[in-house]
Amino acid sequence: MLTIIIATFSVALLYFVFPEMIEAQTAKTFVTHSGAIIKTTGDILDPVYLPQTVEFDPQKYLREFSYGRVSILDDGRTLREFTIIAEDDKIMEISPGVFYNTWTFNGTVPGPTIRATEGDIVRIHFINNGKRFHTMHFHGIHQANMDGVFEPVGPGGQFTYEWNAAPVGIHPYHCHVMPLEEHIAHGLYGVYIVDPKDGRPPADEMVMVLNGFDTDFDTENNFYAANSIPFYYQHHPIQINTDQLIRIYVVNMLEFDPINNFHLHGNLYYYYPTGTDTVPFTFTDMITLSQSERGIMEFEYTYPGKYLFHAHKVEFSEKGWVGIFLAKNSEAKVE
Ligand SMILES: [Cu+2]
Repeated sequence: MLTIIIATFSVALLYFVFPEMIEAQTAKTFVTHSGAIIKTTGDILDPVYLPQTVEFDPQKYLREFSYGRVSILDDGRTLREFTIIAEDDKIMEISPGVFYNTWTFNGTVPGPTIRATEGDIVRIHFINNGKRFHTMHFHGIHQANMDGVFEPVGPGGQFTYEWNAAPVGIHPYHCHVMPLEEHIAHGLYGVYIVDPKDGRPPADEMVMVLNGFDTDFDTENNFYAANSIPFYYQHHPIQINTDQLIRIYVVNMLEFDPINNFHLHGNLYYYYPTGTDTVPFTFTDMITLSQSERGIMEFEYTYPGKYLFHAHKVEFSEKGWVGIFLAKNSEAKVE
């Protein structure tokens, strides 16, 4: 009898002490940004485990650049053609047990990293396979009717964007249909890089999009990350070599929060805002970025070992925006 009383009391105490934990296991019903009613476990965060099936692979995304289908025109110029398909019905497991309806360009958040050289002609064959209107709005220099704002593309519709790649640097692209916050927060964004004609010095290059997800639709982010999956690069450190130039193209696409930042441990980096200048703006271990602010970071590690990188806004790093560089001696190169 006493055992039963103690057991009952213990369970009751568990509910009293950890009500959020128990509550968190139960899917709740929410009204989404667009008015749909869905069930999600919402704000569950587990820094120990990653989703069992990560459909989006941050390790692959990190160093993957899309140069398009290349052809040389009669006048000698390079034409780069890309096909980008928008969808808005995908469900992605962002963190264990947390499923979120991502809206995607070519199936992923962020979309593919589109890369061209200054002066190339970039042609985007955009197809909207979603249920809502979408567009592609690229930052950079182009004609007014290529801006992806006043020509919304309906479900099943298509549009061809075309321009001369400029200026040199790193630019975001994203959907520009209202409500804009909703279309961006759901994942319709990516990175567009314009290389200088003479290129940049050889480096181990990677892309990091700083983003987050509001999984309970209260216009506050529940999760933060570099490249979508919270804690991913903490569990899977990014392998780099000492004495090798590392170049990171970083873009802040976080909605709802006014700022984000990038702090590097055991080192400092040269920072080129928007990547438009060849002279670094600063040498630092910490930059702060507002929405769509971006730039290029360059650094080398001298000493091997594990180094954290994360938002210095601690709330963001504790909710997933944290990773590790594993620097190995160049003699024992990891490729
Ligand atoms: Cu959209």
